[in-house]
Amino acid sequence: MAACAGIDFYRLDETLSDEERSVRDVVRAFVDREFLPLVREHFLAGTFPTDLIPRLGALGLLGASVQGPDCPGLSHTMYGLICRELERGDSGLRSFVSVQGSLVMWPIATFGSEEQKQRWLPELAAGKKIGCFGLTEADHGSDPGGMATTAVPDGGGWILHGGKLWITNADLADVAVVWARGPEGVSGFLIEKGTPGFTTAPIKGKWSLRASDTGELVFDEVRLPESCRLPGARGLKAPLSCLNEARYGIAWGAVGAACDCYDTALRYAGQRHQFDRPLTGFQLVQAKLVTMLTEITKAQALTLQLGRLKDRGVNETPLVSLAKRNNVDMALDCARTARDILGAAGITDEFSPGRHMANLESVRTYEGTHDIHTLIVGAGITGQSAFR
Ligand code: TGC
Ligand code: FAD
Repeated sequence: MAACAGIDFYRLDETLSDEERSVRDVVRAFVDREFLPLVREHFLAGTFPTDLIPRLGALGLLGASVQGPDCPGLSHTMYGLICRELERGDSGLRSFVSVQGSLVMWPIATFGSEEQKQRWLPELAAGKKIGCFGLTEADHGSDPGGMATTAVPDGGGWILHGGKLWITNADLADVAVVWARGPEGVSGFLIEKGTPGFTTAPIKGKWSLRASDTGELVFDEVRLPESCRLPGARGLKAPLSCLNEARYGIAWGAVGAACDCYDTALRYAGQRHQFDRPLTGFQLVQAKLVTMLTEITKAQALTLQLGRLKDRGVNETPLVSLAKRNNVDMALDCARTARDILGAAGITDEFSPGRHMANLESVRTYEGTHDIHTLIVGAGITGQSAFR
């Protein structure tokens, strides 16, 4: 089936600037022409299309809204539009861009020394180097504050010991942004591939996000000079603030996956006949399509307003959490409904909804599970944290 055009029932795109529309169109064309022809093969093989990484850089899609040397320096709304168009292709593609931009370039730009920024940001923006972000551990997922990876001062430097699990780009990365507990709380470190004692291992057998690299980071007495520490990152607040950036992109991205599911279902239902008429003629099928479109439209309005607020400097955690929580669940519902409308055909890889459905299960869990975002918004509106 041909690629999905944009879904824009409420003409929200009319409120975009010419530059925003142009960014959207560039990414849309890239996904249609360069990514979609590859995704099926990579999803089946369980690989990320690494050849496209420099192309993502050349198009200005890596660290789009990060401010730093040789970074694209686009607005937050443009970054959102980029994520939306990429995830229409696959959550794995948007994941790559989220990690590289929001979880690697953003902390280097925000907490890094001038030397760290000059050393890493230009090459990361160009897609010549790849990064990963290690916060989650085997025994500390939703509660990263309990992390067991340690950073012990050693002469003028540090010794890191421990490990991180479920890390996107673990095996591909040239540099890992790693969070560890030191004598003064949580600190962030930049660890280069090849540093003695630092190894990675891929996680195999995933049902979900197959076109994305996920793996483990192991630190066995890794010695690092002070110049590898992010000097501006102090305490758990530092890694958690990176998450706000990535969750924002996910809230937009999920809308893209939902649009592709809706579009696929609408077109299939128009062509498929049962009882001598197209499926689109049945009231129950129309109701399913209307529900999908309604929820997509609400989620589009939510993300656009969130982007406008962020561009004005409003960056409140509960606002981001509400959007991530709502939009990912909305997209999962759309993927399941689309798969249902496709009948048996929906279970094959000839159509995208089954792939999106599997991917979105990961998206519902990572960057804070659905439940965690419920509790973040709950704490925001009641003033009472239900965590501890
Ligand atoms: P808590 O006491 O609430 O917070 C500690 C300090 O951090 C501040 N803070 C934040 N700051 C900025 N942004 C946020 N989102 C923040 N959340 C909290 C907070 O104000 C406090 O500051 P201060 O100055 O008082 O010290 O911490 P807690 O230990 O009670 O935990 C709270 C909780 C559960 C909300 C948090 O830990 C959490 O968000 N858990 C979910 C973990 C998570 O999202 N992990 C994601 C790992 S990365 C990932 O999944 C990448 S997927 C990549 C891809 O492929 O796209
Ligand atoms: P747990 O925290 O064990 O949660 C299990 C269940 O318990 C969930 O339903 C959860 O909602 C519920 N639960 C937990 N606490 C509470 C509570 N207080 N109240 C109510 N319910 C609760 N991490 C990184 O650091 N970097 C990455 O690049 C990265 N990439 C990832 C890629 C993929 C494909 C996946 C699947 C995960 C990735 N993660 C990454 C890890 C991800 O952030 C964690 O999986 C996530 O934070 C949840 O942690 P957990 O899996 O340990 O689940």
